[in-house]
Amino acid sequence: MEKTFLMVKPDGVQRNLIGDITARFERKGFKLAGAKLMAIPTELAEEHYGEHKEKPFFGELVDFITSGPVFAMVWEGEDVIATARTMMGATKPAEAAPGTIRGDYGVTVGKNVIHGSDSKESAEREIGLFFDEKELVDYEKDSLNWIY
Ligand code: DAT
Ligand code: MG
Repeated sequence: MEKTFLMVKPDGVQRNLIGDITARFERKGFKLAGAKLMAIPTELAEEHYGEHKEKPFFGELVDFITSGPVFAMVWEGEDVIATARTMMGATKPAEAAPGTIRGDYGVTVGKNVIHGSDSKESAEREIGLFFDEKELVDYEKDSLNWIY
């Protein structure tokens, strides 16, 4: 089954949104494969956001993501990468639809509450950056028979 990397950013943790965000993916029918509260070291932040290294906002982005703890997660399910992106909402706050996470909670492009992998390649890369193989749990969930 496909896996994606999702992370409640420091603003989401400070605004007590871990529960709400996690609940949305649980209710949808996705399966949690791993999760942890962690502080991101600067080197990991720079690596994670490597694709944005040349952008003018890169320094600000790294400062923000290392400014407080994040809640890192791996979720599993059919088409979970694209579906999670839809549930997150667009990057630009004005384009994030109501009902999506960013649409419900984000006002600025920077403090937008959640990160989610945008492709199979980035999901694999980001899961590898944030989680050891042994931190991911493979288990059965009976409720999945009522989802698939
Ligand atoms: P996403 O998080 O939707 O995948 P992205 O990968 O383009 O968006 O950018 C990563 C993060 O960088 C994004 O969540 C917020 C920040 N960011 C993006 N564009 C920005 C901009 N024009 N100014 C400031 N921050 C920006
Ligand atoms: Mg991105």
